[in-house]
Amino acid sequence: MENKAIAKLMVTWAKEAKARVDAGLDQDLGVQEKTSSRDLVTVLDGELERFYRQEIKKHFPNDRILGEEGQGDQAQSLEGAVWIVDPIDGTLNFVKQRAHYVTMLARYVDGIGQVGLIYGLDTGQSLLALAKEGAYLNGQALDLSRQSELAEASLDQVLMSTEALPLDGDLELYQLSKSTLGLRIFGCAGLDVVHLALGRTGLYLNQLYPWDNAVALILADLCGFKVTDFKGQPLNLLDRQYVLMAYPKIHQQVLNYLRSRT
Ligand code: 2AM
Ligand code: CA
Ligand code: CA
Ligand code: CA
Repeated sequence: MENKAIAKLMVTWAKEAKARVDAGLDQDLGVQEKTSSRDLVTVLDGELERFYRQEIKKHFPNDRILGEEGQGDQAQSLEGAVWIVDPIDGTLNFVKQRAHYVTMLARYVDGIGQVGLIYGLDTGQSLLALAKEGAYLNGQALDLSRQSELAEASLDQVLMSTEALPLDGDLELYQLSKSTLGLRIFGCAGLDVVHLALGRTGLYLNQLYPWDNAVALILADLCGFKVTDFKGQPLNLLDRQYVLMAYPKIHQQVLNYLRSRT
């Protein structure tokens, strides 16, 4: 199946996911703690992942699935075709705010991201990434030539966003944020990436999981972001490591900063 057709399927499934979430909003969300009171899961996280699994297996019986809630095949490698699924990204936002949460789907073939979708479960906003073709906001092609303008910005001209980082820890990221226009913590890795792709922020840092980064890496390729760990080394999507994502100029400024602190 062509990537465009796969993208269409993804959007159809994400719309169904939103309908299910909307229908469940007034019901008991069945909130449970995973590792801590800040790390929650609801019945809908599992339900949506099972739904995606069913649809993926129906259309792509040979593909494997890696999902946050463990309803897939929990692929250990990226050989062949692998779907990486985050049914609800920003679960804590979902539970406490009923806003600022998305669903994310990505399909990789032999380690290379082909198609990725970030879909707002609250807003219905979609950001689709089609490798080698383009990125689409609500179906409209993003003007990626605009990116060269954004790429000129330096650290002190952009907002920085981050997730799940020890802000007062060894890496002194709070100090780093003082070299930027300001720090934003959205509580949703998918939204961090949307903001970066739309030029609303200029730097994004995290230390998260494959399903948090899978679509981001496809978008980064299209938008021209540099993505590495905090030492400037290439990422392994399956590892949990520090991730630094920005246009090359800012990326280099941040690397220089981090190197000067160690
Ligand atoms: P999640 O909602 O899918 O778990 C919140 O800071 C952001 O970090 C969200 O994108 C959240 O994804 C992600 N995250 C990943 N692991 C987390 C954890 N153990 N606790 C809280 N947020 C986590
Ligand atoms: Ca989670
Ligand atoms: Ca999740
Ligand atoms: Ca997530």
